[in-house]
Amino acid sequence: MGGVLQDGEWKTEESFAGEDGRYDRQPSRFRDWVTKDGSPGPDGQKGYQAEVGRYHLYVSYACPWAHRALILRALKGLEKMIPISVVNWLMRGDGWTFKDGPGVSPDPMGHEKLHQIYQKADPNVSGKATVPVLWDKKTGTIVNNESSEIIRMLTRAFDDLGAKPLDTYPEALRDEIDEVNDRVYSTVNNGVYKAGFAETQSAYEDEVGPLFDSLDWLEDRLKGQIYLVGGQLTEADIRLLTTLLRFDAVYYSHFKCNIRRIADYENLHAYVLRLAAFPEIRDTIHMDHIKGHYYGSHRSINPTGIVPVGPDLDFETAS
Ligand SMILES: N[C@@H](CCC(=O)N[C@@H](CS)C(=O)NCC(=O)O)C(=O)O
Repeated sequence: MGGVLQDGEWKTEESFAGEDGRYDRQPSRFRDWVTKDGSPGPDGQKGYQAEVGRYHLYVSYACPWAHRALILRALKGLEKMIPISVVNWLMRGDGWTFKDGPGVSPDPMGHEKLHQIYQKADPNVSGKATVPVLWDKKTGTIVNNESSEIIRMLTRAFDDLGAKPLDTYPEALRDEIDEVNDRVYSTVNNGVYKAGFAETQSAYEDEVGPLFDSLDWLEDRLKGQIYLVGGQLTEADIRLLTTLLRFDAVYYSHFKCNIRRIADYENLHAYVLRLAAFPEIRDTIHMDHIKGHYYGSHRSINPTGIVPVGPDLDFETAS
């Protein structure tokens, strides 16, 4: 169960798939850009100036898209500059909430539900109330709710304010990063969701094949190579990693992506262990929220809401 905003009104929804039995992810609604000096974003988007303490990031520890933003924030050392709120892992009829629980941190504006923050930004808003959300305290609105764009902002906009020097989208590697991202997004990041939320056999099978073709391709690409692109850590790695970290515990069983586990792939497995050992990354991994969210929230595919005890994972997790 989940919900959606329609012209500012919250409506609960039973199913995650469309009428054709296929899962169709809607484009994110807020697409403005934080830049060093408030100048427009790369495609002319409205610019907001990077300032210490001006922005607030709403995340779920369970969500692979929000996890991208959390990793960038940690790698760039932005914890003090951009505080966060963490929603409860359970997403039921009210959508994401700030209901108290281990690891949950409330909204400083006092809202109980994430969709209220969307309604505050735009009283007539339509669409899902998703995480991550980058909120601007100064103008009282959502700057951006698209993780792929939030990580691009975080990698450079705060550099003059003391962010750690790391460029995860370097000019010289952009074409190759874009190419890897495109395939990984449609067949892996979103592929697991399309398989898991499918409501017909053919919609499901159409996704599982390309997903494992891509995992095989990535396994091959990582032969003798530490990172996906250019021998250095880029956003392509971070975007892939957040899906891989959830794979064996959740997508393999809950989303029926069970041809192979990541642990069965020599190079991909070593890659996950290597990246998860970065202290900044390790501290962003919260397996309790991850498993609690998927198995507990999606009652159309797991009616009892029971969260499996296993598997044992060999990357360290924060609690
Ligand atoms: N394209 C978005 C997708 C974000 C997204 O779908 N987040 C999920 C959690 S994993 C969410 O908040 N879903 C809320 C819902 O389905 O109501 C992004 O990358 O930021």
